[in-house]
Amino acid sequence: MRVQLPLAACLAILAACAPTEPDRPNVLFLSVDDMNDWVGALGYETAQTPHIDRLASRGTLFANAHAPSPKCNPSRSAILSGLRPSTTGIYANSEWWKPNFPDLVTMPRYFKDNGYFAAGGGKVFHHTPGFNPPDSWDEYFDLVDDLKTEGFLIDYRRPDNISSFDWGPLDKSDMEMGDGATVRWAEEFLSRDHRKPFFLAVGLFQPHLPFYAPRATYDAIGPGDAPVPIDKPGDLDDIPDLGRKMADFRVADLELILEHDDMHEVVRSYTACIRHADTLVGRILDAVDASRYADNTIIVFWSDHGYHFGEKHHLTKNTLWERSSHVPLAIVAPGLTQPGSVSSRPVGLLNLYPTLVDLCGLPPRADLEGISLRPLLEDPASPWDRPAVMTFGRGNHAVRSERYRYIRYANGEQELYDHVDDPNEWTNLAGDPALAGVMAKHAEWLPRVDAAAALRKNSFHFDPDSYTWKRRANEQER
Ligand SMILES: [Ca+2]
Ligand SMILES: [Ca+2]
Repeated sequence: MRVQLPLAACLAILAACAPTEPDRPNVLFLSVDDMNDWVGALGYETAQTPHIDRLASRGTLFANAHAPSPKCNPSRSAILSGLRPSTTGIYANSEWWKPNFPDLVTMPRYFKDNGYFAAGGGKVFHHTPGFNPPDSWDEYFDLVDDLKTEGFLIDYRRPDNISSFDWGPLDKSDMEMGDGATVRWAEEFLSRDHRKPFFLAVGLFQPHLPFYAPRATYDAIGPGDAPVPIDKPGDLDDIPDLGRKMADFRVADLELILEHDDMHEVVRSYTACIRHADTLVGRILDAVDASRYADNTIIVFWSDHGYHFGEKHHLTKNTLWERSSHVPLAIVAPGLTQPGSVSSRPVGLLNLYPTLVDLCGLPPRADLEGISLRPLLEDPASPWDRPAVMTFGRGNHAVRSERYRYIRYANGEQELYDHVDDPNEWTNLAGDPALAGVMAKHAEWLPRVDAAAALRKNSFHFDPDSYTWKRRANEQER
């Protein structure tokens, strides 16, 4: 006997039997550039960052998070490749990872290869032309950075320094600034009906140099309201030569600013840039909340490294001290993280790639050098024996545990700081024989490999249209 089922019943049975895509979460990978740990959630009140704070309050805030390297390209290349600078040899902004490692599978590429729609906008990889490989993305919105055309606000600066060390207010609104177009693109992306889960990387360029802030934001911070960090006299006296050399980078700019008594204005402008970036973070967060993806999107908020404003008589980044490596990091993983949780465990941003692979259920990658932060997302006080490790230049590393920072330079010279007594890292304890065991324990975590520097961009002919490159012959490589 043949039984005839109504069409609707047949369709229902077919739908039930059809293979279903695993219900993978979306990812919003949201970064800021050169942003210190100067956010309210980490106890710094001057900048006022209500949106970053509310983002952090939804999940786990990492209070002891560190960049893999204190500079844009080595930090971002490590985060997005899952490999340390000491493994790839990408130590500076000129070293071009793609032709050195054509087969390296970046974080967005791995998501793309595993059923995700990978989209990016703004500065995700370092933004020098050619550093952002098109094969990592299904869609990319290029940075619209109009700030460099603004001219020169500070008249004692060298005219050739435009777009570099300059600061002050611009007569623009938040959305008229350079990152506004990226934010608009991200809002539009989140309003779409996506068939696949997405990996969305949004890279804000603020608060990177030049420290131009919307006038309203700048005016809201009074002159002298933003405290200038302490440049303790004689702080470098107990620091080895290679550390002093790092501190000396751009010291002429620092001294010019001090000579004109302008550091308070530099810090005010940078702080206003943080507040401006926070407003943009708020817009993106609102767009997530208003979208159909509000309940199924993992959010990671991170900065690529910190920034000195005179500490250790240094300006900018490029050091192995806390100020250069300590960054805001927050992860919101629906169904996993507890709202309002804070972890004081030392974590490196190198762990973000394996963490997202784990949280999204992608095939595990044994070749990545970090590990998943899942135990700390489940329980922020979970046992965690692993320190954060950072590298600047070949053979120079810092190891940050919960209590100490241990630094070893390529020539073997060392520093040790105890953060319980000395959060400013003013007293180098490396010469204290009683702490030799502490240093030896930290030294066990130093990278085993110190790769030679990778080839630089000027070692290649690059064709931006076809995104191809050819090794230059008979030319100096670096
Ligand atoms: Ca940066
Ligand atoms: Ca000192």
